[in-house]
Parts: sequence; structure tokens; C-alpha cells
Amino acid sequence: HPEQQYLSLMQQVWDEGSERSDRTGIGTRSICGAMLRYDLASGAMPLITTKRVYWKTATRELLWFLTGETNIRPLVLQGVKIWNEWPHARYVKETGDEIALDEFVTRIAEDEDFAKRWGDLGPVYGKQWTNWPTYRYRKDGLYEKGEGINQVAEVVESLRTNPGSRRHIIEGWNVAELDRMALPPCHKTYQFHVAAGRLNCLLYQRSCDVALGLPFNLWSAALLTRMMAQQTGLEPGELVWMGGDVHLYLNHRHLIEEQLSREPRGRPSLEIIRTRASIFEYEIGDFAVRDYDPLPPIKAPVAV
Ligand code: UFP
Repeated sequence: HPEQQYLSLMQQVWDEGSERSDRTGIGTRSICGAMLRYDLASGAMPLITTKRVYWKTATRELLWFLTGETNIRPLVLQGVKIWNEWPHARYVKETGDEIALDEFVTRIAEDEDFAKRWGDLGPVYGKQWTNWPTYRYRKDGLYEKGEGINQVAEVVESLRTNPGSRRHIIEGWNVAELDRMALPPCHKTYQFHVAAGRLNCLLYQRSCDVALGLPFNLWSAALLTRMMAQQTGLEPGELVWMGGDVHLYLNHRHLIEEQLSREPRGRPSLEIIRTRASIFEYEIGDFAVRDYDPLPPIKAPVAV
């Protein structure tokens, strides 16, 4: 079963990873470098079945990236909670107001001005993907702001007009703006590759929480590949995932032991019910997952 690769990676990191202290203070076991390969032919998706993965949440997040939005409000209004901790922590730190997370999130939903002031994550994925800032140098040696670059639109265009190119890249790691981002991009580089009418995608993820992050990241990368394939008239090919710092948090032991005792079941697939005129126009209802009958979710705390 293709999911065995994921489970083997989890086992390997847990058995062989070096124990290290990390930014969050929790501690991890970590290895440097790993690769997973998933064939996306016939709609197959790397959707983990040994615990329930909330693919709709991940899908809403990807669609939010594609809108270029970096404020959490549109996610909050859809009940997506994954980015809430960061703006909340910043608010508490900068104002000294010890408001509870739930209450903060309610204010983001109800008060548009408050959301504008406190809901933004800085120039994260959405901004870099669709509006990478540029600068125009002038004769006097100074420079001014140029037009932003929509990398996603450019890659769709280059896949259509120049499929053999080795430059189909979407990059999130804008070195000059890292310090303004709530979290520097984890899934930082996507490279697309066309061969035999199929669209392959390689994702380089610099930092990977194998237990909680990776199931989400695999789904999203495969979904993006499927959308790109539909937009460019190509068949879905392979998803190649590469991890840099690949780790498990020490407080995820119960999750890891439970999940490694489970067997993958069934072959989930994705049907894109509707073709949209551009990659920026898909909606959550355009996606239907078939044959997904996962084992129950396993709760564990996210390291922030
Ligand atoms: N993380 C992921 N995938 C993501 C994401 C975060 O695995 O898409 F946004 C994990 C990796 C790491 C932490 O455990 O979140 C980010 O911390 P750092 O920036 O210190 O690598």
C-alpha cells in the first residue's frame, strides 16, 4: 500500500532520529533528508487512512493561499482554525491583553476592523505565490516598487506554452520578507515537470512535523498538482515529496505508537467535479473524495 512509505518514515524518524531541542521547547527526534513518491494516476491521492485527515480544512487553506489572502479572517469565517494561534500570540504580546484564544477568534469573525489590524500573518504563502514583490532600480541608484509577480499564473502559462521547461517553480522563501512572516514557509518550493503528457510535482519542505503536518502537506501538494493538471490539460503524474528537517515531537509518542499499530485501508481518490476557467476560481464544493474510510482521528497537541 502506498501509505506504507509514510508509516515507514514515521518509524524511521522515531527509531533513528537524533534527539534535539527545538524552537518550540518541546524537543524532537529528527533526521536530515527524506523522500516519498506517490503516483496520482486515476485520481489516487496520498490521503492518510491510518487516522482521519481533515482534507476539507487543508483544501480550504490551499484555496485561501490561491486568493492571495494572508489574513486569517476568511478561514475563521469557514471554521478553519489552523492559523489562529499566531495572530492571537502576537496580539497578547503587543497589547498585554490576556484575551483567550476563542474570544480573540470571535472578535476576528465579528469585527472587520479588528481583523484588519490583528488577523494578518504577514507576507506568507498567499502573498508570495500570487504577488511576489519586485523592485525597479532607477538611474539615480534608488529603487521603487514594481508590479508583483503571480508565480502560480506564470507556471500555469509556462506549463501550457513551454512544458519542457525546467523552470516551473513556485517559491515561498522570500528571504527579504521572512522576518515579517508569522511562520517562514515550510512547504517552500514546488517544481513541476511534464513528461509523457503527465504532470509531476516535486515539493521541497524544509521542516516537517511528520505526525501532524505531513498528512496535510501531502494532501495539499497533490491537490495543487491535480488543479494544475486540470488547468493545463495534462494527466496527473507523480508527487515527489522531499523533506529537510524531518521530525517527530517527543510529546506525540501516543499518536505514533497508535498509528504505527494500524494498517492502511482502501485507496482514496479525488474527483474534481467541475473545471474552472482559471486556477484561482475553484471552490470547496468542486472537490469530492471517494473511498475514504479512515481509522479514527488521533488527537495530539500542535507545537506552536
Ligand atoms: N509544519 C509542518 N508543515 C506545515 C507547517 C508547519 O510540518 O505546513 F506550516 C511544522 C514543522 C515544524 C513547525 O515542526 O511546524 C514549524 O517550525 P519551524 O519554523 O521552527 O521549522
